[in-house]
Amino acid sequence: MSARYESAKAVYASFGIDTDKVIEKLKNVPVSLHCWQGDDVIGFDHDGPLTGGIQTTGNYPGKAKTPDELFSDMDKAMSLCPGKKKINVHACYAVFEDGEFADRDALEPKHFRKWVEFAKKNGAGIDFNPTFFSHPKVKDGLTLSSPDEETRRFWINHGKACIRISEYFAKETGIPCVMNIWTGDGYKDIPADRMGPRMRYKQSIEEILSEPYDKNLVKPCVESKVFGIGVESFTAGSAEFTLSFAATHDGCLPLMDNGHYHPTEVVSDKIPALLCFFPEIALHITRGVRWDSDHVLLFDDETKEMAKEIVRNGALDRVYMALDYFDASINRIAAWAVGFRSWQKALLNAMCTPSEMLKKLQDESRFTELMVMQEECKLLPFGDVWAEYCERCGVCGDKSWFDEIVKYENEVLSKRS
Ligand code: RNT
Ligand code: ZN
Repeated sequence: MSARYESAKAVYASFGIDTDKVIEKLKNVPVSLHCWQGDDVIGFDHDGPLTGGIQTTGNYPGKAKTPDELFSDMDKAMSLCPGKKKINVHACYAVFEDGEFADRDALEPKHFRKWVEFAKKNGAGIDFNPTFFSHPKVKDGLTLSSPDEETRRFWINHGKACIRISEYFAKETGIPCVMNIWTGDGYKDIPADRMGPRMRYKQSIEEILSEPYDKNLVKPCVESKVFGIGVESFTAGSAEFTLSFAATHDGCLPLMDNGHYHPTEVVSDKIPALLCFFPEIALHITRGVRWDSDHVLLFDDETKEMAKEIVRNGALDRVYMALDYFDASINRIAAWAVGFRSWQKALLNAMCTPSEMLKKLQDESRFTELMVMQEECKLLPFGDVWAEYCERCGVCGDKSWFDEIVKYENEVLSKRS
């Protein structure tokens, strides 16, 4: 144990925080790492571009083009991150073996055997996402809300297949699988009917969820959005739509992506609001810059605030946390690691905050003192606790983890065509 940690530990103890306990606790809190940062949200089941109102920009060399490259890159990223991981997989990342192929509506657990192998090797659970984008069956930008019966049917069948695959993941890993439904369904310009698409969307999700599954193993959620590129005027899965859907469908969770709200809205404030009503909720953690740009997550104020709301409300076991961003303009493994480490820092920082003391000041209306104490907390020796946490997780706590990135880039990424 370093002298710096010893001294930091004493400072925190004077605020009533046991940093050893905090470190042991955080080690076991799972956070889902998204496979799609590794290849700019492309996957292995199609050659076409990324569509659906989301976009990656940049063409930093060395992106993963095969399952083995992606597994290797993810392994590298995870080796640089402290804490417990879950693996977040999209349906378009099916791994077809021996030349076989199945369209999205015909996907089977066996097409994800490699992911199970990968997760088990890492002692991790798996979260899953049907992929309702980047596919020729997206008709006029619509999937589950399409007025075309055949289109809807195809995507409903995709959703049902994904429920079966999610259950397979949960059974194989012994860890529940969070299955998130997000579509980019919407209109570029002012629609003449806003309710019709939403009624169809509602019915389609209901049909997907009518697929039998064990509610303890599969946790379906619905993700809202405010707008996407090319679908600026109307989004079928708006905030009110998805929240109401989750509230009225037993076992379905609301998923908030903090890039999916108007820029002055904050998800940190929405977390406690939803926790008053839902036993469990899910998050996509990202960093929007002016819009849902999905920049790499940083240890910034709103990130810290979101973590605080989860931790100080004792909700670490009620909130499924997943990262969701994609930057193609920088080293993708570093992007993964910076984001994952940032969320770990945010959780650790929240757990090192004397929340009981601060709540008491609020409840006793001692607002001057509350402000003073909140400012004092910002300068506690957090960096020393972070270094110790990393050390105990067997990963590098200082900037030298970047040396590993440089090495991997030289030895592996730069050799890719
Ligand atoms: C898009 C949503 C969605 C996707 C992933 C790839 O705006 O955030 O969650 O990012 O499904
Ligand atoms: Zn998201």
